[in-house]
Parts: sequence; C-alpha cells; structure tokens
Amino acid sequence: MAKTVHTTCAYCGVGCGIKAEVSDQTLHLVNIQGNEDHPANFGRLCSKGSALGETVSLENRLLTPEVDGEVVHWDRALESVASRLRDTVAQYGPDAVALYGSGQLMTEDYYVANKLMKGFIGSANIDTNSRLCMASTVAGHKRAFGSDTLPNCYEDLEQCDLLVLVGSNTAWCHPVLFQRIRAAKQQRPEMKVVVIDPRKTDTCDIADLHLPLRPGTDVALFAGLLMHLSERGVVDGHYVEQHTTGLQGALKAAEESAGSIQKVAEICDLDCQSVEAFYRWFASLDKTVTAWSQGVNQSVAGTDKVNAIINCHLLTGRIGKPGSGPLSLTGQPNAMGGREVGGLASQLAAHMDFSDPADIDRVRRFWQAPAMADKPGKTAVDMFQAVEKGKIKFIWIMGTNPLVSMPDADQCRAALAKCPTVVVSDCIKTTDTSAYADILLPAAGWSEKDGTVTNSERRISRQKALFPLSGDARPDWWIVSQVATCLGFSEAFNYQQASQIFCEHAALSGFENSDSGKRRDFDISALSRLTENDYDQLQPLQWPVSGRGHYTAVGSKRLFAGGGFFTEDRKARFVPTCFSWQRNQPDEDYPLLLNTGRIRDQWHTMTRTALSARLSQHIDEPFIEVHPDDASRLMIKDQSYCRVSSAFGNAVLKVTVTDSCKQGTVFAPMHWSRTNSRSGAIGSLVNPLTDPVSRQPDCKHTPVRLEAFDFNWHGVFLTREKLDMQAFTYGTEVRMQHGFRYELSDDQDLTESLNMSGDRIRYLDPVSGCTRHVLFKQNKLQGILITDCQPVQCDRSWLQSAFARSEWSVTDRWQLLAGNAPQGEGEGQTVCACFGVGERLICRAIAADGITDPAQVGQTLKAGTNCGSCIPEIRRLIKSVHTSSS
Ligand SMILES: Nc1nc2c(c(=O)[nH]1)N[C@H]1C(S)=C(S)[C@@H](COP(=O)(O)OP(=O)(O)OC[C@H]3O[C@@H](n4cnc5c(=O)[nH]c(N)nc54)[C@H](O)[C@@H]3O)O[C@H]1N2
Ligand SMILES: Nc1nc2c(c(=O)[nH]1)N[C@H]1C(S)=C(S)[C@@H](COP(=O)(O)OP(=O)(O)OC[C@H]3O[C@@H](n4cnc5c(=O)[nH]c(N)nc54)[C@H](O)[C@@H]3O)O[C@H]1N2
Ligand code: SF4
Ligand SMILES: [Mo]
Repeated sequence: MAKTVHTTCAYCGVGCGIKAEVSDQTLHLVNIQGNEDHPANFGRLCSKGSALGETVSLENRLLTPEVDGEVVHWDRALESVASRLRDTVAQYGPDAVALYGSGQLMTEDYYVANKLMKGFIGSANIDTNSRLCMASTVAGHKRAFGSDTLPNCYEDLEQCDLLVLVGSNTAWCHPVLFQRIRAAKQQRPEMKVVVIDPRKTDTCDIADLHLPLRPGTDVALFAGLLMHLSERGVVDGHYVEQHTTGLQGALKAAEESAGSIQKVAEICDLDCQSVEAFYRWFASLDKTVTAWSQGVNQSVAGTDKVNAIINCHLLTGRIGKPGSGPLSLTGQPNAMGGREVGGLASQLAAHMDFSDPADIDRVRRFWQAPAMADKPGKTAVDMFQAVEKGKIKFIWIMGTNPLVSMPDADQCRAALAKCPTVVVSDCIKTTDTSAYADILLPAAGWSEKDGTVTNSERRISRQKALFPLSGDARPDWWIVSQVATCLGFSEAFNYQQASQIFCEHAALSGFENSDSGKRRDFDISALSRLTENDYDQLQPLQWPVSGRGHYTAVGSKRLFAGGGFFTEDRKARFVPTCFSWQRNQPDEDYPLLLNTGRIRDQWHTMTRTALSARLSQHIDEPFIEVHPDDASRLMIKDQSYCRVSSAFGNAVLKVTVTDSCKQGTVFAPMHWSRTNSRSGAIGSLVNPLTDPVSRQPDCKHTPVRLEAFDFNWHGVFLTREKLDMQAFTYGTEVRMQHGFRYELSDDQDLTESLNMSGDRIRYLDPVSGCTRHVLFKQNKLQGILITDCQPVQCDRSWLQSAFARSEWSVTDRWQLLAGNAPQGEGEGQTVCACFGVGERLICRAIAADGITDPAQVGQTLKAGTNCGSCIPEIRRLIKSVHTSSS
C-alpha cells in the first residue's frame, strides 16, 4: 500500500526534510521529494538526497550476524560480543575496550552506546569519526563560549551583507545551503561573498572575492583582521565590556603573528589588495556571517583557526544576531546530535564535562551507573595507535569505515589485523573495514530506522522508517542495548522503542539544570515526556527548547546576542591564537602539499552513493589535481597516471592538470577505497598529525611526492557482472545502470584474465595495437572490452547506455566496436546528475541556441534546475563553447 513518510536526508549536516512516497515496501520502491515545509530546505534537495531511492535496495546489504566467518543467530552473536568484551575487561581492565562510532548514527543509537561505555563498562574510550570532522569546532566553541553552542541559524546565511566562507566547498558539500545563499544573493546583489580556500572550487562561482591562501595560514589572516578592526575602531565597546574577557591577550598575540597587512599577505601568500579588500568589507558591513568547515577544522591549528574567527565576531558584537555570527557547518547528518549525547571521548553526555567532578557525579546518579568513567578516553588517532600497541584488545566499530577515512589508514589496518576482537556494525556487507571483523553485526539502514538527528543549526528532526527491517538487520540502539543486557545491565537498557531513549536523553539534559542556576546550554527537557505519538509527530525544532513538557514547545533560533555565555562569569573569552602551520611543511623528499576532500556526488567511502549509477557518472575515477607549473616541472601530463607517495603510504591516481589548484599543492578526493579501486585510496597517505587542543587530525595538509607512472596496457571493460580487480595494478569500479564499468591498467596485457565467454566479435587495429571486443549471449549485450597501450579513448557514457538496449542488428553490433557514438549522438560525461544530462548534449545546445546563461540551458535541457550544483560547471561550458567558436 502506498504511503508518504516525512523523514530527513541520510547525508549531510544541512539536514533536509524529505517526503518519501513509498509505493512498494517489499520491492523497496520509493519516490524521494524535498519537503516544502521543512525549514532546512523548503523543498529543495541536492543530487545525493534526490538519489536516495536508488541506494535502498538489498544489494550488498549485511543481513545476518556473523561470528568468525560463520553466519549465526542474533543470540549467539550478542553473546559472543558480550563474552569477549567481559573477558577483556576482566583480564585487562575497562580501558582495553574501545568503541569507535559515527555522526551518522542517530541520537538514540549514540546515546545508548555512550551510556554503555562511560557508565557501565567504565571507560571513556568511545570516540567517533566526528573527531575527524567537528572536534576543532567543539573545542573552539568551548574555549570561547564555555559550551559547544552554535549561536546562529541558516537564515543568517541569507540575511547577512557579507558572507565569509572559510575552508568550505559549500557548493558541493552543503549544496542546499549554497542554493539558499545563491538565491539570497540574486535577490540582493549587493550582498558580498568571500571564499577563503587554497583551491578555486565551484563555491567561487558566487564569490565577489576569492582568497587562495597558503594552506594552513587562516589563523594569521583572522589575527590580522582582529588587529585591523581594533585599530580602525570597528569595535562594539559595550558588548566587549559587558560580555567578554581577554581582549588584550588576543590582540597582543595577533600583533606578534600578524601585525600588518603586508605581513599577513606574506604569510598567507596573498596580494595586499585582496587582504585589504576583505578587511575593508568586514569592517564596513555590519551584518557578517563567517561560515566554515573542514578547511578550518582539519588542521594542526584547527582550534586556533576557529577561535581566530570567533574573536573577530566577539570584538564586533556580531554574534547570535539576524545576519551576524560565526557559523560552523557540520558535516554528517547527526554530527551535532553526537555532540549532544557526548559521543566524543573528551565529553560527558548532555554537554557535561570530565573537567567538572560534579558533572561526572551528576551523570553517574542519573544513569545509576555502576562503573562511571572519570577521565577522558582515547581520541581516534590515539585509539587506533593503542590498538596497534596491544593496549586496546577489543574494538567495536559502528557506522564508520575507518580503514578508508582515518589518516595513516595502513597503520589502522595493521592495528585491526592484530586486535584480538574487532566487532563491526554496518548496514553494508563488504567494506574495507568489515573485511577485518571477527564479529559482523547487521545494522538497519537509513530507510529502516526510526529516531532523531540534529543538523548544523541545532535543529532536531525525526528520521523515520520507510520499510520494515530487512533480514536480521536491527537498529543500532537495539544491538547495543541487547549487548548491555547480556552483560547484566538489563534494567538500565530496557528500551523497547527509540522514543524511550530520546525521552531519557531529554530528561538528562534538564537534570539539575534549573533556570535559576542554569549552567548548561543543551536543554531539551521540555521534550522528556513525549508519548510515542508525540514523538512521531515531532516537528523540526532548534534547541534549547523552552516550554514545559510538551512537544509544541518552541525552540531557539539564536543565542548570545545579549551575552549569557556558559562560563563561570557568563562572559565569552577572547583566545590568543598562534599559527603552527609550519609543522607539516613540504621538504626536499616530499615537496608538494596534499589536500584532500570531497566531490559533488559521492558520500565519503561510497558504500551507499556508489550504488547509484546516476551519482557515479559525474566524476567516475579517483584523481589528483595538479597545478600546470608543477605538472610541467614534473613532466606529468593531464589524464596520465602518477604515483603519489607520502611518508605514510602511496597511491596511483589519474592526473587532472588545473590552475584551480594552488601551485605547490595537489588535491585528491577522500572517497575511493580498496573495495572499489586498486590504488585510489588516499587515507594511507594522510599524515596522522593532530591539533594539540582538539586532537582532530590534519587531513588537509600532507607533504607528498609525485612521479609519472606509465602502464603498458590499459583496458575499459563494461560488463554485467562484478569483477575481482586483484589481478590488476590499477583498477576502478564504476557503477552503471546495468552492470559495471572497469578502468584497468597494468604492465602486461591482461585481456585473457577477463571473462569473455559468449559470442565474441573482435577487432584489432594493426597500427595502434588497440583491440575491441564485444560480447553477446543470445541477443543480449554481455560485455565490451577496449584495450590500448595508452589511456583508452572511447565514449564511455554511450557504451554504457548500450546495455539498456534489447534489440541488436548486425550493423549496430559493429557500431559498438567503433567504441564511439555515431556522429552527432552521445551525451558525454554527466554534468547534471539530477536529470542525467551530459556534457556534449549541453555543449550542442549552447552552440545551437547561442546560449549565454545557465538558466537557458535549464529551460532547454532541465540541467541545473533541481539542485543547481552543476550551474558553475554549465557556466564554464558556456564560456568554453563561446571561446572556441570565436
Ligand atoms: N558531496 C558531499 N558532501 C558532503 C560530504 C561528502 O562526503 N560528499 N561529507 C559531509 C561531511 S561529513 C563534511 S565534514 C562536509 C565537509 O565539507 P567541506 O569542508 O566543505 O569539504 P572538504 O572538501 O572536505 O573541504 C573544504 C575545503 O577546504 C579547503 N582547504 C584545505 N586546506 C585549507 C586551509 O588551510 N584553509 C582553508 N581556508 N581552506 C582549506 C579545501 O581546498 C576544500 O575545498 O561535507 C559534508 N557534505
Ligand atoms: N583524507 C581525508 N579523510 C577524511 C576526511 C577528509 O576530508 N580527508 N574527512 C573526515 C570526515 S569530516 C569524516 S565525517 C569521515 C567520514 O568517514 P566514514 O565515517 O568512515 O565514512 P562513511 O562512508 O560515511 O562511513 C559510514 C559507514 O557506516 C555505514 N552505515 C551507514 N548507515 C549506518 C547505520 O545506520 N548504522 C551502522 N551501523 N552503519 C551505517 C556505511 O555503510 C559506512 O560503512 O572521514 C574523515 N576522513
Ligand atoms: S544538502 Fe543534499 S545531502 Fe545534504 S541533507 Fe540536503 S539533500 Fe541531503
Ligand atoms: Mo565530516
């Protein structure tokens, strides 16, 4: 029976509301639309959100528990986890156990995992991938505000006169917010946007000013800004006086490191005019929002970067006001929720802290905890190092794929290989990490889970099940509670529904957190008595939530405009900052700096987005961006291959020569893994250096070396069946609608290792040595293989579309052998993932209709009219068509 479910997107921290029309529960058929009433997106979705329906099949789902490689019933699996955990604690103490979780767990999952570890096992060795993501912001917020509070909301991104985007590729990573910003700027063209990023990303499409600073030097830029504002008297004296302390110390530190515009320009490798222009706008435009993401957080100076930014907002009193404030953009759908439940090793639940013995005691009493942890536990990098050293002997990994996403991933792999017990909870069967599991636990996936998530603007939204649980899959909170029960804690973990957990979490947030002696920012106690029905009806709302005990309570858009910080004296702190970017500078052996990050249509380690053929077409292979000067010096050609090495590991990647990359730096995506590529996983190269305050690793700056890497044989293999790529030195798997495409390379001709059974037609070009094979079974196209001694040139998207065809004449079969579409046909590489519109189609329309504006492309081909993330690319195509024709 058809039904419509209001839920939240599975991916980024924008937290878009979704209307899911389920047409068939057993076949997992669902139509995904944006929810017009949701205040995060008002109906919009990006390419990834729109494609959720293509990722909910049972393909590669983990559907049964496994212990030591054997499929078992839940009883046995739970008992195995519990007994190995119990034995480890008995023999080596609670700190020999660790849990590594994820900002993609729901609040309810996260809450019980944290409760079990910190209250009942007695160790704070629970950390999460949020350590790689938000830790610097958490630490920066706490240093400045005394609490991890985000003072502003999304509307401020639209209402400001100056938007400063620091280390954020908003266009690709928070696409719906980018659309909202673009629309606001179209309405008020006087609104200024400054992008601060060493790379020229698609986010620069709306920038009035792009500052391609030297990587890692943001602290100097903002310290210089603090000086500049102070010298020019752009100071909210009343605010500083009433609500802050520490200005003099911060100014002194700023003067020492960034005393003049010239000095800033030199440190940041920028020209003085650009720095001046930025400072001038910041000084003159009162309504300023500074939004940031991983270019700030993932740095050895991450926490100082955050505080250098916040300092400027405190000085000008631009905080928590409409159109004014510092706004960190969270990455994962529930990164914020994880911070609320205390999922990090350095925190307690409900924004309480290990540094306060009263907090420890308060949480202990609330949980009636028999073994309350009383000190912080190991943070991600330290945790995996402790596993390798044998100090941690039991690790439970939940909702994250660390063998791809951790820095120095080979070290983590060695650690898991050695660890006596590795438990992995995932909804996907084969991942780089699950390959190392002793115990595999099948988790329910996004489309089967019920709970809450909190987005970047502190907005709590319900996530709801679309389908019944598949196979033996269970929600993460259920799995944790059952293990707790096996350990003898049945009373404290006797949850039947997610709503009971949510209410307990809400109650803890209000526990001894009274209005008179109020000390904690995170308070949603008004939601602690929701009935099952209230919980189901819960509308998206922002914490803190005032109002007494009912779900109609109102949330809070903004905080701190009138002070009221969560420090002892209720005042915010200016933090003296210094920049330690020198710690990972290039040297003779590793002369370039490797920057890593995201692409538009893939989510992290691709376990889910790579299930969608549509999302796999825009960028289909791991790559490395190199500046033209560096490329020519190293004699590395565009679209050739190169070996990238750091002190930690290496990879072989396809080269994209582009001046969007700053000279001396290279950029590679974080997404590919050993599961879908032979040599494209970048995590092995990334240095495990961490910020001294937040312990967040610096995934953005690793010294590396590049060398041209030639192969004698290249093959493109399109097939309906999955291929094991082990035999090839280089290989990437690309999802297509009806099977897979493999990009393969090696030193020797490996044609014969590919399965080519069927009716084969073959063509050998005697001059180039290029071969082409087309394979049919009855009248069904089974496979296509094109090989060459250089990277293969052919029309990949057209060849892929051939697999949808059912009738084949002899002439058509021969056309396939040509490897290219007939003249004037073929769409080319996908540009618009939402409507599957290719580059060549767009270029033909531009030329034919004399198009000068992306909106016209939209009218003709629909491209760019859904999520709009491809608009910057369409603009580039318009430019290139007109340049080449003039
Ligand atoms: N498509 C897509 N969207 C996503 C995700 C995804 O996997 N795919 N993941 C989500 C998650 S969890 C996160 S955390 C966010 C991340 O969102 P973003 O932080 O926007 O994404 P990144 O590509 O990691 O990095 C952002 C930029 O930081 C720049 N940068 C590097 N070093 C420096 C520096 O020293 N200073 C400055 N100012 N900039 C620097 C990089 O060049 C890069 O363009 O995205 C979320 N959204
Ligand atoms: N080099 C480099 N490395 C990085 C970054 C970078 O910029 N550069 N960014 C870092 C950042 S910001 C982040 S957030 C991390 C992300 O890195 P990861 O968290 O490792 O990436 P994901 O692919 O999102 O992993 C989520 C896993 O959980 C599974 N899963 C999905 N839903 C559920 C569920 O409901 N329950 C359970 N149990 N499992 C589920 C998925 O199948 C997948 O295996 O990567 C970090 N690593
Ligand atoms: S911006 Fe895209 S990925 Fe992020 S929540 Fe919205 S639809 Fe999902
Ligand atoms: Mo993240």
